[in-house]
This record gives sequence, C-alpha cells and structure tokens, in this order.
Amino acid sequence: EFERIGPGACILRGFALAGEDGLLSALASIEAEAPFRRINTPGGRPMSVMLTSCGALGWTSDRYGYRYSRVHPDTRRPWPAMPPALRQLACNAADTAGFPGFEPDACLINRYLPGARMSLHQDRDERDLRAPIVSVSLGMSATFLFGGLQRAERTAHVPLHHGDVAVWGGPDRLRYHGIMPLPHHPHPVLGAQRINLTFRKAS
Ligand code: MD3
Ligand code: FE
Repeated sequence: EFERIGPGACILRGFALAGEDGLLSALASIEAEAPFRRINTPGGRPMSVMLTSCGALGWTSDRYGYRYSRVHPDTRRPWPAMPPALRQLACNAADTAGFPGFEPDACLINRYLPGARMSLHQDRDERDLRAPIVSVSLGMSATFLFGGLQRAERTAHVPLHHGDVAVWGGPDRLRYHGIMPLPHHPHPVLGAQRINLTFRKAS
C-alpha cells in the first residue's frame, strides 16, 4: 500500500513485515555489539530517545555538537556493519518510492520508551541531500509530525505502525519533522518500546 504524503514523501504500509524475523535478529546482533545509549544535546540535556547505529557512519553528539563518526564514542570501535537484509529492505523501499540507486552508508537506530519524543528538527547533516532517507518503524505505534521547510509551519499528524516504511526525498528532504510523546500501548512482539531505523547516505 502506497500512501503519498508529499511530492517526495510516501509511506509503504507494512512493507517491512515480510522480513520481520530477519530484521529483528539483525537488530539483536547490532545491539549486542553497539548497545543503545542516551546522548546529550549539544546544550547538555539528555535526549529521551536512546540511539545506536550500524554501517560505516554512526550518529553521536558531544558538547561540540552533533556529528557523524566512524567509531562508537564509548568503545572507539567501528560501528557494526550494515546487515545485508537491512540494506536490501532500504534499497527496495527507495526503489519502490521512485529513488533508484540508493546507497546508504549509515543506519541510525532510535529506541523510544513510553513518554519519549523527538522534537521538531531537520536532517541536514548528510553531505548529499539529493539522496532520500528511508525510515522503518517497529514496535509501538507513534504519531509522526510532518512540517514544512520553516519550523513555524503547521504540521500534519501521521500515524506510524509496526512494519511501516517511509521514504523522504527531493522537495520533502528538508522538511521539519518529529515524533509526539509515545503513549504506553505495548506491542505484542516488541513490548513497551518503539524502534525506528533511518537509512541515510551521510557522506
Ligand atoms: C521527513 N527519526 O532519527 S523517522 C531521526 O521516528 C528522526 O525516530 C524519527 O527524525 C523517528 O532523525 C522520524 C522519519 C523521518 C526521517 C527523516 C526525514 C522523516 C523525515 C527527513 C525529512 C523529512
Ligand atoms: Fe529526523
């Protein structure tokens, strides 16, 4: 099911469900190698979302600001490789949404517990903004906020459920977006958490 929410943005409902088992086992091995951690905003406040990454580049922050890094900030080892099943899913989704030839080199993985949220922001730290971002939602449902190119523009509220995959590119690549505080509605498979994977071409 193909749901267009902008000229360059669409949601593929349930697109990740066919590969659910492979996805969850890939996630478990990434997490074992690079545990989820809470990062601080550059202002020093802990984010409510926990974060890990796989692929050549991962996302970290310190008092100097947010940035992509080739190594885990605690272990100083490279991030876990991007499992082929994950890369395949992301490229498949990008193709389906009209962005052929997607070559992600970073996959950021967010974990939300009940009450966690992500405030309105733009993703603009990737070097090539012509590449789309592919996002996979797992576990508890969330309300996604889809704004405009200015922070003050009104936001659309879009539900995201377990297995949904969204693709954002072209004219929608720099739109402000966020996640409303998560309600406590445990998911039958993942329990009281939501996991979101975003595949990016960061460099
Ligand atoms: C729309 N994550 O990690 S993914 C993030 O569900 C992030 O965890 C949210 O925003 C989450 O940066 C939302 C959906 C998403 C990602 C990138 C976008 C939507 C986007 C870029 C442009 C427009
Ligand atoms: Fe984002």
